[in-house]
Amino acid sequence: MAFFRSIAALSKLRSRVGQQSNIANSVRLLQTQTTSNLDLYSELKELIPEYQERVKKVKKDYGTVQLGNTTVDMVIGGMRGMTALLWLGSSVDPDEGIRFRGMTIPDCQKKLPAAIPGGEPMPEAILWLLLTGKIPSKQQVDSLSQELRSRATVPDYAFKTIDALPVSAHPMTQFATGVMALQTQSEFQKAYESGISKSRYWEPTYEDCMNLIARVPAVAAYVYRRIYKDGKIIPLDDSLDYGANYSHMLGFDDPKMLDFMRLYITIHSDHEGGNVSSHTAHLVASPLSDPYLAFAAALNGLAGPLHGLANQVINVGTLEVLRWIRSIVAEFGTPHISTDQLKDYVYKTLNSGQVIPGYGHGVLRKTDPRYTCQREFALKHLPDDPLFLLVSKLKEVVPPILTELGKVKNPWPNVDAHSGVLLNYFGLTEENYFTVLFGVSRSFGIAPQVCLAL
Ligand code: AMX
Repeated sequence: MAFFRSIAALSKLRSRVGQQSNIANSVRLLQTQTTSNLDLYSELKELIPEYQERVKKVKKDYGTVQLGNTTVDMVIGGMRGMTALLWLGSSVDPDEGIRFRGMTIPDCQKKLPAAIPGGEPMPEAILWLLLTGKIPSKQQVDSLSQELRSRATVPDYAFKTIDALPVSAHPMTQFATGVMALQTQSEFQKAYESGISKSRYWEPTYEDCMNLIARVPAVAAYVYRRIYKDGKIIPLDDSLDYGANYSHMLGFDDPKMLDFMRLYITIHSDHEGGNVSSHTAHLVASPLSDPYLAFAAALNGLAGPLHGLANQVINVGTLEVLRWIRSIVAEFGTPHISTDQLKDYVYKTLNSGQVIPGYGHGVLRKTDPRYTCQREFALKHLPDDPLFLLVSKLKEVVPPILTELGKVKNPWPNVDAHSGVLLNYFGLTEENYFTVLFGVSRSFGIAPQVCLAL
């Protein structure tokens, strides 16, 4: 798995490599300012030409500056630790985790508009932030919600393409197939064939990104209903925002689940460029493959057992975490077990040569803030859920044991230690589907790369 660093992530290195941070600051769009245009397109039409000029200037002024040394370990480790990519949307700091355009998750929870008072940030708001570096108003977010709904119609042949697969095909296979069927609607492809000038590539690319983001929840929900709910499809609700609509189309209308879905999409939207799905999209888009092709490729990377999917390999994410937690309950016949019993189970897992799922990270060296915000959500909405209590107990028990091993660089919980238990609480119990949720979220993080990196 690639774990290289991006120039966008360099601001943290200011004291060590002053010139590098100057580069990062030069290429960034202005961060976290408020913004005035009501629609996202108008906002970008102002920002992108300025950004394109700025990148040209950075190349001119800093083109020969070295960004670090490459070691054999880095090469064999999948570019781990290398600064190798310009990544605008987010950066991952080893100590504090993800920042979206410089904003931490608590910043986003505080400053980005929510659908309900005191609720979680809306995915539409993180999309605006990722693309522009600016904080949208509620009015702008509502207008974007409306725009995404108006773009959400999925052509019937996309569903028929999915139907051509056996219902037993993995949800990610069905999802990626549906996305490839959507590609026939690419505006970029049409514009390129008609000879659009290079400086305007971003415009049809933006159209594709918006259409893609608007349509993937319906495709993803279709896959879920087809596999697990006898094909009984729930149409989009024109009164709901993006995250709520996805949850609704899946069949979950509990207001808490709607808000959890908003949070889930927001925190999974991007995680710098070194992870396989983000990097794949960036790479595939670089020869001007359109956003559908880039996103479908990203989904295929996400479907790898060491990234988003995990059905055979033990070194895994969300899916395996929930299975492992269920295996603890099955072992003792109850989730209400003592600390000593839990310690014994953790040792048993380690002694059988397995890792503790949901703990550790390739880049992070502290508790993942995506874990923390989900824990806070659980404390607020389901404090007495037995599996949540078990997850909380694991947080006390696992880190000292992993530290004791002496080799684990990060003994703290990652995002995957929590999401499965929350989804399970709301009734979304089919673990094989979880990677599709992740995939829908990742469509957001890809947008700034393909629109702004041209
Ligand atoms: N349990 C047991 N051992 C662990 C461990 C864990 N949770 N995390 C790391 N280790 C071990 C490694 O297997 C390795 O052992 P080895 O030297 O015998 O091969 C050693 O500690 C050093 O590993 P590391 O440098 O700390 O981690 P890494 O960068 O090689 O791997 C990760 C990172 C996430 C794959 C690893 O921590 C892991 O397997 N965690 C459990 C699975 C998991 O939660 N995956 C989801 C990650 C989040 C995400 O990206 N979605």
